[in-house]
Amino acid sequence: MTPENFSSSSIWVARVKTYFKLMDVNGDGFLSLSDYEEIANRLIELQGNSSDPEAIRTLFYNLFQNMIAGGASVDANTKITEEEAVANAAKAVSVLQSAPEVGRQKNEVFFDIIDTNNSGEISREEYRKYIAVYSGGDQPERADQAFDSIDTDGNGSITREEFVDGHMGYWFTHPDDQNHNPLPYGPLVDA
Ligand SMILES: [Ca+2]
Ligand SMILES: [Ca+2]
Ligand SMILES: [Ca+2]
Repeated sequence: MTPENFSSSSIWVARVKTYFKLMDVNGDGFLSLSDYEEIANRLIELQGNSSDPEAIRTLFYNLFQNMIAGGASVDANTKITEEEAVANAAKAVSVLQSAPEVGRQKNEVFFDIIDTNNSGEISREEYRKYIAVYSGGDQPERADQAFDSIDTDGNGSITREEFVDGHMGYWFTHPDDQNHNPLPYGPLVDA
């Protein structure tokens, strides 16, 4: 699909806007490196001793640069509006489609971060803690809605495959080409 295929889907745009709102930690209406650094630091804290802080910081820096900021170099002054984020994300996912294994790998890294006890599955409690990292406080309802949308077999835990499929579906498809509507970040904002 072309970037226009994504950005002309109101549901897909609402997904990016939902993510944008979640990642705009300081609520200034822009995404910037400081928002990504703050989330990375909270995840590092959540992981405790088992974390690899540099790997997590690099992951978030790259996400900001490549998914949100259009791939050009970024610095502390880079500020991305919602409209720019939608356009840049549409380009990024359009390019990444030809290398789905890269997208899968990135989501696997997230799986490992969220599976804090390394059991090989994400529990409801682990997912609640993950969503709380973004919102800065517990939002159990939002977290449970997100959890249930990814736990497609409904057995109360999220496998690596369910997690990666849910996130790939969120970013790389829109509702016209799938039945399942994953909501990894909770309910969508109005587009
Ligand atoms: Ca911000
Ligand atoms: Ca676990
Ligand atoms: Ca499951």
